[in-house]
Amino acid sequence: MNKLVFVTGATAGFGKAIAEKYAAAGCPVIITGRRKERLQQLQQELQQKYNVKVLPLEFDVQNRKEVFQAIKNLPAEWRPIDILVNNAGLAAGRDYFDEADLDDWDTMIDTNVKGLLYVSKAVIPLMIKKDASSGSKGHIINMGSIAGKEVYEKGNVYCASKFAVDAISQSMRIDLLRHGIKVTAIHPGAAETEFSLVRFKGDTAKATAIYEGYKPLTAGDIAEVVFFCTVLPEHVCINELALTPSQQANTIYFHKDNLGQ
Ligand code: NDP
Ligand code: 8X3
Repeated sequence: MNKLVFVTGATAGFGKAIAEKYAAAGCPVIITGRRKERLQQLQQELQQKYNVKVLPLEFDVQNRKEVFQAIKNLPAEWRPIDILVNNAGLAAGRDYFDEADLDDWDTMIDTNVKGLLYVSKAVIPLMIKKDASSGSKGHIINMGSIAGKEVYEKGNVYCASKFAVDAISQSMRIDLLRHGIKVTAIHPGAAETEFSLVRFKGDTAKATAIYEGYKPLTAGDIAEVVFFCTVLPEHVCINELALTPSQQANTIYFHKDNLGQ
């Protein structure tokens, strides 16, 4: 496979596994995130293991200027992007609406919603240009969540941000139709990554408890699904795809193992 892939949030979790999946398939990959050392380490790892080109780009998706600058400065060979995976995102806190922290709300909206918009707005012209020169159509994968389909207690603004990702994905699909750009929204349920550690601000006990009593999804599972959506024939577009662990029905209902309690 020879597609140029741009993955946001590649320093951990889903993004890292997605970058590896495409690298293993022989694709050049642009990996992005804020943690420079992790980006450099992943670049080395993927280059050595799969003999593919990897370009690390360090920026904060919340920072509009940084996003546009980084993408504007892409070297020529890295500009004809085929696949954009808008994955960078987070939950900050899990609190009742009236007790939640305003800064957490700002962070989630700025990252999950505005960050995704900025990156998309900067990358889409490159996809359109590529189509004009080679006839190759772009594909955008937006990382939503089952939290963007159904709200849960104390999920308030995280859920709202993922509902926004769902709405943005639907409207992108309509507005980009004339360019032949496919848009797929992936909506995962519980997956064990650094997500809960970030959400609970480093509280390992709280983070670990989220995944107790059932087998959560892994980052590798999500990478498989993302990859699958992008290797279908040109005329096929998976518009959205929700997946959960087999022991999870939705954001609320789990069938947990007997924990001996
Ligand atoms: P991780 O915490 O493991 O990874 C999150 C990634 O996002 C990191 O690479 C991080 O990089 C990046 N990121 C976060 N904030 C920013 C920012 N401001 N600028 C640039 N990059 C940023 O979480 P997951 O892999 O689990 O999450 C990935 C996506 O999947 C998120 O959008 C999340 O909402 C969604 N999701 C997760 C689920 C889960 O259960 N894990 C389920 C459903 C959806 P860095 O810190 O280096 O900037
Ligand atoms: C992450 C899944 O259910 O913790 O998007 O919100 S959940």
